[in-house]
Amino acid sequence: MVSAAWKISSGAAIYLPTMKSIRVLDSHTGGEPTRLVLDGGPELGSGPLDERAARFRRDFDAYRSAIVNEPRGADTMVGALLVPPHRAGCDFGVIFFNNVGLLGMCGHGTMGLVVSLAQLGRIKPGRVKIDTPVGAVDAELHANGSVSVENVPSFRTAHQVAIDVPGHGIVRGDVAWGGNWFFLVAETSRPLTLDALEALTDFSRRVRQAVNAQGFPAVDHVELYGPSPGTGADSRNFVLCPGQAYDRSPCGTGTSAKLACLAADGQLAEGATWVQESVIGSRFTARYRWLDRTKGEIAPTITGTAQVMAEATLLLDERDPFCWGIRA
Ligand code: PYC
Repeated sequence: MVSAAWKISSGAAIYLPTMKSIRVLDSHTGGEPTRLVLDGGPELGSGPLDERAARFRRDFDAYRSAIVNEPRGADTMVGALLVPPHRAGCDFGVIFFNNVGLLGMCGHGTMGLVVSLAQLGRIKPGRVKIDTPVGAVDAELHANGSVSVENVPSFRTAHQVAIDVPGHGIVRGDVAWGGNWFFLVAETSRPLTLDALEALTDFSRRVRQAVNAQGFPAVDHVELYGPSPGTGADSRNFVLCPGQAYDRSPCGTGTSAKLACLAADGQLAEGATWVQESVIGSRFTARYRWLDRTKGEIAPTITGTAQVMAEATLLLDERDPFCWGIRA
């Protein structure tokens, strides 16, 4: 949407610049924000969502940056572009993106999307099917406001691979897909607490660089896990997202990847509940069903809560040197 006008201010006519406007609804899921783009985003046309995501990446990266990067956004912000679905039976389509690029799927973002659609009166409690670039997901808005997401098929592709991390030596971890690619490491040297954020971030960045260089270039999330310091959670994690920000939520796709590892190791039975806690203490509950035991493929379901917190119109003034965001 574009607006430009001569306006009368204090008796004088002043020219207000042409501005693009983008209507958004902001939510957070366990502390991790999602900015749902309702109108004014890039026009990606029709067709399969992975093709539209590629178009977004190729031709409209400035929109991504304008919406989620500073000064309008922050490194933690995940954008969710609402689009018409393509896969049969889907009610909505969504393309997730963040401060450095596009995401395959996003668990916390899907919960944010569902509560935002409810806030807009576009859905009621019940089931809704959502198309994403990496597959369709089934979400359910429960009467108590929580949201369950049956994620895309998740699986582990490498078990306890040894990675040489400069400054740290050999680090072992699993490579798994949960809608994004993860390297999962049992954290034993640093506490999974907010006062250790710098050390956790620095270590995870080095791990990611080493994992990428040593045979796994697609891994863009690092998930450190260990016991929860409190009661009632099976595990706490620290997830480094593709930029330098960490996930404030327990990470839906990361929890899916974790479940794929637990299932492959026989450490969590089909249908049993797993409580995953984030480094800030927010929680998801999760369970899985087998899709293919031979291939180690599971269908994880992640449940959590999200809150709508702002509705806004972003204004893009071409005269602003940072109109399209501060790019990393
Ligand atoms: O919840 O899947 C997730 C997620 C991915 C990146 C940030 N959150």
